[in-house]
Amino acid sequence: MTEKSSGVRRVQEALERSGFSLKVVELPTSAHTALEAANAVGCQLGQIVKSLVFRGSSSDTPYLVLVSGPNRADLDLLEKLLGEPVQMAEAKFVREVTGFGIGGVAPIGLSQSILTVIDRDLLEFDYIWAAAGTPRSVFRLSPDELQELTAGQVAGIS
Ligand code: 5CA
Repeated sequence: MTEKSSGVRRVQEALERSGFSLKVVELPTSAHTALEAANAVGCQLGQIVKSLVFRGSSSDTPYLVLVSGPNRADLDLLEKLLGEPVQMAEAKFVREVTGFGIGGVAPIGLSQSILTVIDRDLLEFDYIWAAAGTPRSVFRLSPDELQELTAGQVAGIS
């Protein structure tokens, strides 16, 4: 419980520092998956930002890949973009590098700075929704705000 609320607090603080007027919304039900989150907020699946952590196979570098709900990140495209083969990170690594548990990984308020890639399909929408530190919390933002908050590189990755 304490751990969960500290994750949300880090996201809230990052939003406050950003100068954008973005607010964390607590959901009435848990939304571990993008589909659950889309149903909970009443948006299209494509508007959900999946925050996926990958690990560089040679360097162990963490990469945060922000993927539109229905898409799957293509490992070959990521390798070309990042300059090394990557694999999906295991749950323990995700928590170590982000400070969040799977299902609640937020694109901001991470416990360390992580190089970020943004799926260009997310740019099609006026607003998108991302996890805010726990499976029960999300926040709504524009694709421009996501780019600015994460300094993420937009790319076709699926
Ligand atoms: N709260 C929702 C919507 S914002 C959410 O966080 N969705 S998510 O897609 O960003 O996070 C779930 C993702 O975590 C899954 O798509 C899956 O790729 C990944 N995942 C689930 N279980 C594991 C696991 N055991 N190890 C590594 N990754 C996992």
